[in-house]
Amino acid sequence: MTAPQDAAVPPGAQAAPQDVRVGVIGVGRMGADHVERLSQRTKGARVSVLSDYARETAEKVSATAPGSRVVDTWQEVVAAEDVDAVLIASPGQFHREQVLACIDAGKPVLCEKPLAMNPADAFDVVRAEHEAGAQLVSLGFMRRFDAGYGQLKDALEAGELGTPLLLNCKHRNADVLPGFSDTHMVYDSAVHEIDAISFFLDEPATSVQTIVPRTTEKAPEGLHDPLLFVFRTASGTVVTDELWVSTNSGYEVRTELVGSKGAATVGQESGMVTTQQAGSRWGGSVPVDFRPRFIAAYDAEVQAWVAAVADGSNIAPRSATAWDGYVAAAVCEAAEQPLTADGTVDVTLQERPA
Ligand code: ISE
Repeated sequence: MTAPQDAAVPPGAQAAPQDVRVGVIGVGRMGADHVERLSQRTKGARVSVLSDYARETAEKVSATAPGSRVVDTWQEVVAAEDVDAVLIASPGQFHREQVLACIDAGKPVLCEKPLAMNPADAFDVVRAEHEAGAQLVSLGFMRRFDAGYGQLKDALEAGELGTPLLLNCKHRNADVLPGFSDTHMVYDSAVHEIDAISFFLDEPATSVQTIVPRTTEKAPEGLHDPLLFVFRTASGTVVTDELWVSTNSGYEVRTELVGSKGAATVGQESGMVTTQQAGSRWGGSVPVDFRPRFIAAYDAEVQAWVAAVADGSNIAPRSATAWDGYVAAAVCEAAEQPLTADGTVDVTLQERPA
């Protein structure tokens, strides 16, 4: 009888001794998604320990990850002997402390965005990693691993589009979780486009103008939605970001780069288009939220991180780092400030540690 083919076995179902043992902090919507990914679709990794402030949720999610166990606190996840690397998917306000603990323990960490809810906290992480003398922190800006984003980045690097003149972004969510505020609009949502500036243009935004149009009646009370951000970089590229998070329809992320040699757009829906004679309708569907839309990007991001942890480099090529997280937080802070007389707010950055 021949042995079963490895390819037929889902990765998590047959843990190998050399697998990277991942501890997961926070297994709500995004964390549970990552546990599934690590257990079912990621090669060379398995979830060993996990925690959540809601123990019952942690138990339920653990039951889906063969060989994992639940602990009471995130500190126990970081300290656990059977955890080689940590994935953080808790709410943003806890990230600083949890990432600092991982650096202290010398464990590689993939932290969901944002790195922190203000630049001072984010810079603490940059400084701590620098003092530890080892690059340990990857930041979960998953769009960097999206196929369309990758193609656009490749085209820019190859000079096919010439000099980048404009980057036009649109970011739409069907709805948001309860408690979503204007601060979340910036640090949780627009932060993706803010990172896209660093990713595509290799330079951060140096100023921002946040424009508040009239608000949709579908927005939760107190939220200003939509918002329009206009960023500028040192070399003169202008970036627009139209953010609308309560469309009540679906999830859309579109990015258009206008360069001196041509324009390119990624993120246009390309699934099936149907003609429905009964309703006299023509069209397709949009994903309900970011999980189906970016499933391949999340898979690629986590797989690349696991491979980097396994080979000791800890941070995958093109991944966002602690510095990128700090830059994003500094730009977010500027985006949240009231407009100055000339309509813009400058971004202030600390010096990057050597
Ligand atoms: C959410 O946290 C995400 O990261 C999504 O990608 C983004 O579209 C959404 O606006 C955020 O709230």
